[in-house]
Amino acid sequence: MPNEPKTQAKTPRVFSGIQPSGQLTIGNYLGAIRNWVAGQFKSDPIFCVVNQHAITVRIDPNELRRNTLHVAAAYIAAGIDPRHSIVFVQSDVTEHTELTWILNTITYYGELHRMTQFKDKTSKLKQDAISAGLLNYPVLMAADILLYQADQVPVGEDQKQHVELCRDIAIRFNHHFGETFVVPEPVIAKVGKRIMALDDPTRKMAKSSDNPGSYILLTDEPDTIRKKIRKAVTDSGSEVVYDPKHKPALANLLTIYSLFSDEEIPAVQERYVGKGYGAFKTDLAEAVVAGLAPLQARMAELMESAELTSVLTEGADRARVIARKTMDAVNDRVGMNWK
Ligand code: ATP
Ligand code: LTN
Repeated sequence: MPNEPKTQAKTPRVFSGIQPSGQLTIGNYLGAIRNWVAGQFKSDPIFCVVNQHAITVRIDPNELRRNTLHVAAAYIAAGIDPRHSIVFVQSDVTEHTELTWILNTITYYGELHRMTQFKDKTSKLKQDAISAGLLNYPVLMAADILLYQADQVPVGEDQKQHVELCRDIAIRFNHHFGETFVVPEPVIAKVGKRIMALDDPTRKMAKSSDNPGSYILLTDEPDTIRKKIRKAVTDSGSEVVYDPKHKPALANLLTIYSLFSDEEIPAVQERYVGKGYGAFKTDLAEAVVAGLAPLQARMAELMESAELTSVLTEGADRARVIARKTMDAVNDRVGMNWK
C-alpha cells in the first residue's frame, strides 16, 4: 500500500554493564564502552555498574567500593552523557535481585553448568570452592536486561552466550506466564569484539588476569603502556601483516592500533611495509597513550568531584521506576500478589 502512513520505529532500549571486579582494561573499552558511546544518541540507553556480579568471586569491600566509582567514572569520561543515558549502580535498585530469584526457578542447572565463562572461571577450583553465585551469575545478568525491557545488549563476544541464555529465559517465561518480557538481541562490534591478552594471543584480555603485563588499564601511565607494548608477544617473522590465523599476536596489535588511531587496518599495514615490529610497536604505544590521555584526565577529575555521586543517585532513581513496573507485572503473572 503506497500511501499508508509509515509506523515510526521505536527507539531501541539499550542495556549493558561492566562488573567492578578490577580496573578497566582497553578490552573493556574497545569491546564495550566505545560502542555504547557510538550508539548512544540513536537509542534509549541504560548503563549499569554491576557490583552484585563482582561479589561472585572474593573481593575486598573497600576495593569494590573504589572500583565501583572507577567504572562509573570511566563510562562518563569515555563519553556517556548522563543527561541522556541512565547511569547507575546495580545494588541501588533492589529489583535486580528480586527478579533474579524468580528467573532462577525457570533456569536449569544444566544450562548454567554449560556456560563457557563458568567453566573457564571454575576449571581449576574444587567443587567446594565454587560459589553458587558464580553458577547463577547469568541469571542475575538476565534479570538486569529483562527488567528494563531492553531490545539490544552491546557486549564483547565473550558475553554473547550469556545474552543468548537471557533470550531463552525470556522466551520461556513469556510462554509459561504470558507476554511479559522483550526478547533482547546481543549487539557485537565487528572490530574489537575480542581484544586478546598481550602475553598470550589465544586468551582474551581480562582485568582479572594475574599478569599485569597481559593487559593495558585505562589508567596506566604512558611509560607503563610503552613498556607493556614493548614486551607484548609477537609472532615469528618480522613483517607487519594482518593474518589472524598465522599471526594472531600481530593481528591483535593491529586491531588495537586501528581502533585507537581511527584508521583501517590495511592502511596501517601499508605504512609498515619493510619496517619490522620495533617501529610498529613504538608507534602503537604512542597511539594508545594519545588515545587514552583525554579519558584519563576526565576520569581523574570525576574521581575528585561530587558530580559522580549525583549522577549515580539520579540514575538509580530513574532506573527504579522502570524496574518496578516490570517487577510488578512479573509478580502479578506468577501469582505473588495474593491479596
Ligand atoms: P573479569 O576479568 O573480571 O571477568 P573482564 O575484563 O573480562 O572481567 P567484564 O566485566 O566481564 O570484563 O566485561 C565487561 C564488558 O567488556 C563485556 O561487554 C565484555 O564482553 C567486554 N570485554 C571484556 N574483555 C574484553 C576483551 N578482551 N575484548 C573485547 N571485549 C571485552
Ligand atoms: N556479565 C557481563 C556483565 C554484565 C552485563 C549485564 C552485560 C552483567 N549484567 C547485563 C550486559 C548486560 C560481563 O561482561 N562479564
